[in-house]
Amino acid sequence: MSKGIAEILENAPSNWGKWGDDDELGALNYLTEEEVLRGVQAVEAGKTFTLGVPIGRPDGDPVWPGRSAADHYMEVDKGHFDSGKFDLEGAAGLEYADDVIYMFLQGSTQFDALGHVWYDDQLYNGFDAKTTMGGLEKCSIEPMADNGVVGRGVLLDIARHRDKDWLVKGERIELDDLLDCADEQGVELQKRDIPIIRTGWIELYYEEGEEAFYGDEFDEPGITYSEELVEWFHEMEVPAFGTDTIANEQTVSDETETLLPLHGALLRDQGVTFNEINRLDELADDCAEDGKYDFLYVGAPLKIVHGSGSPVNPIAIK
Ligand code: UVW
Repeated sequence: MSKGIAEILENAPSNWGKWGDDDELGALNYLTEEEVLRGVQAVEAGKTFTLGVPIGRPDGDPVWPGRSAADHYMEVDKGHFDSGKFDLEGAAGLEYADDVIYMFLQGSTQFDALGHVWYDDQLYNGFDAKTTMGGLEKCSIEPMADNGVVGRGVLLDIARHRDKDWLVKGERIELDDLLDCADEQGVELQKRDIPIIRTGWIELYYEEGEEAFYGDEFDEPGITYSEELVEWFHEMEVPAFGTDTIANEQTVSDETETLLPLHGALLRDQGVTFNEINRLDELADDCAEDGKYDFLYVGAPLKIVHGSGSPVNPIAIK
């Protein structure tokens, strides 16, 4: 029988207890004022890049299978006023539009709360998984939203490094690929950086459609569990990382043959923040043009009470 995730990760590095038994912020604790200033020092030209995907497109949005795309509808628009049935007392001709969106918190560019994924009935820092019942009492998105995610981001353009528009289904990225890519780009990866890994994968959805993106089996490319990779994240004190895929890692690990093992090894064990479903092409093109791959990364999750995640539109400033 194949191993369970708890057995696979038995000796994997952990940050539990590092910032106290009550800590719910995890590796974002690494992002001290000094780290924010290190991010600010990466700003040279004042160029800004927003990394969020569009939300609520009539054609649909890319989401993890089983989740639905955002449902956006108008509660009030010009039609309400023209019908004469909607009277805004005292407005004297002033009219307005109101709308509602129903969406998965993980259904767009997002941050996962540390309580979003667990194994062995325990969340990050040992909190009981039962604390997620009826809303996350522990490790919700709130501590992350109160703190913000600000530091030095570094783009690792793996798609370009492999001379591809996008990686193919299930294509694996190893630690050496990340390091070689940084070398080729001429950027130094420093402790407490926020790596942003470009696979090109999300552009497949927008350019070739759902069939090409999901196919018979949903199988994203990305990094996956290996002892070296999770040790590197631990030693480098990586606070957060982002990608342009739905789940930030190879869907079914060709190392462990299990689903999303890095959600266990990084998010749950090390408290690393996952920033998923980014659009990175514009930033990547600019980095390729000016040869500068570091920037100030700013991500502000919403303060969703007891939420397991939050939509976000991160900004990279070069
Ligand atoms: C799952 O939880 C399956 O994925 P994500 O981290 O993308 O929300």
